[in-house]
Amino acid sequence: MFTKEADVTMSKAIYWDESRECMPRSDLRKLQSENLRKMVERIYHNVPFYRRKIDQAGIKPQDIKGIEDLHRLPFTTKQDLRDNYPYSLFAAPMKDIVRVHASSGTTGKSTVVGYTKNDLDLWSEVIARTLSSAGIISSDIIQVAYGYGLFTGGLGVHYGAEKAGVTVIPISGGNTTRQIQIMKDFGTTAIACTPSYALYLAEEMQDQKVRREDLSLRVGIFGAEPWTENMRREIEQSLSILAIDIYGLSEIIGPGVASECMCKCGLHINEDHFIPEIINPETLEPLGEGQEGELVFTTVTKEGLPLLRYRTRDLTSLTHEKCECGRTLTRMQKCLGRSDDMLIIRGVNVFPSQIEAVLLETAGIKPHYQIVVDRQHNLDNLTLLVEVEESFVSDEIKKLEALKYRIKHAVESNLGISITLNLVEPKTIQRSEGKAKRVIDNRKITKA
Ligand code: DLL
Repeated sequence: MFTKEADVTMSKAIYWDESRECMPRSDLRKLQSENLRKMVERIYHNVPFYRRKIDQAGIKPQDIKGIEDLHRLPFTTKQDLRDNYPYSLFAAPMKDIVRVHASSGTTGKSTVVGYTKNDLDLWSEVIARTLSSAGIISSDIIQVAYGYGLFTGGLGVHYGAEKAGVTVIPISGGNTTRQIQIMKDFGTTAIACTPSYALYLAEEMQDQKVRREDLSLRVGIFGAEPWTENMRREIEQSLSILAIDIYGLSEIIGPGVASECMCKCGLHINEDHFIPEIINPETLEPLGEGQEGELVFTTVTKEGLPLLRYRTRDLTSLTHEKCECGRTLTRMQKCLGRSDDMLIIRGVNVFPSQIEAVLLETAGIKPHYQIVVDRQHNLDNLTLLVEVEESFVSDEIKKLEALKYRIKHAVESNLGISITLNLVEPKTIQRSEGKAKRVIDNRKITKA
């Protein structure tokens, strides 16, 4: 295990827990199987939803002998979390839940996740692995610029970094001028934020004529949204740092489900805790190594909210080959797409259906709208075009302004991000013969 005195050079792989990260795959399989059996047993007895699902699948917990039986188990979806809002999927009593986080649901209600003390330890553990594999050690100073709060980014990275002995600057998101000032004054060596915010920071630094030698920054841990190899090159060049990808989702634990090592050739999944599968999103059939499909996770050690075959909707592929860094943990390709319509705007998950639900509640609006997403100066902008009723068009400007304020306020408070709202005249949004084209995403985040 990594200690404060550890003498590490950037060229050498750093493990947080070598016995797990480099475990022979046959041993790993045994460990996963044993934990899977226990987990299925536990949820069958503690979560009525899972008892029902497992019964409906015509199996008994004892039928699950190991991970070779994983495919027999039922899936869990975001909708299941929503239907059991807020706590009904928790497998531990509330007295043992010490933290909750939440992220966007498909409409209105958010997805609530709960952690026991052991879950928080586990989370810190996987973040400590992430940081070590990116070469971040106890002599580093990390500026955590992910949002703190219900979003898992800030607090998740925070406690993991403390566990790894790294000095944490809990600055949270936003306030770019201050971020830069603190980075200079406090000698920040590592930053954790979304990749688009990293590019924005780089641009601001250039405008403010901050010299590279004024900074001690050498590595960034970027995630919470898709980003391409092109973006990586841009970040690495403009900030002169190593840019490492970190992946995660609240339902599974938050950031730290998987992350890159310094080889930057796929993200190592902490699969002693989260067993990955790739399925065909249409047929739900499991796919083989190297085949692209939807990523599914089963958590085998979590207590608060263990999930069985959770459909992430993220598209990727897996390789089980040992990495050059020595880790045996399965790697996933960078995630660049989803099998649903979720958008990620400045790191915040947004479903078009959430916007639609708000609009339908607001009088004076036709159900015709369009969402346009752009990235300007490396910041995402969501513009919402909404058609108003004929009667409003002929109304006085004051009334239209009031309507605009009402819609903007309602949408912004539901999504948790600011938007640009344009009210447009009836019949100006293009009609489609089939499925309405609700979203125009001009960011073009595709494989480099
Ligand atoms: O975004 C957790 C996180 C925080 C990850 C900070 C990394 C860093 P949610 O808000 O639940 O959790 O959103 C999860 O974000 O299903 C992906 O679609 C997307 N996502 C997260 N990390 C990446 C990444 C956090 N590195 C959803 N690359 C996931 C691509 C990512 N997409």
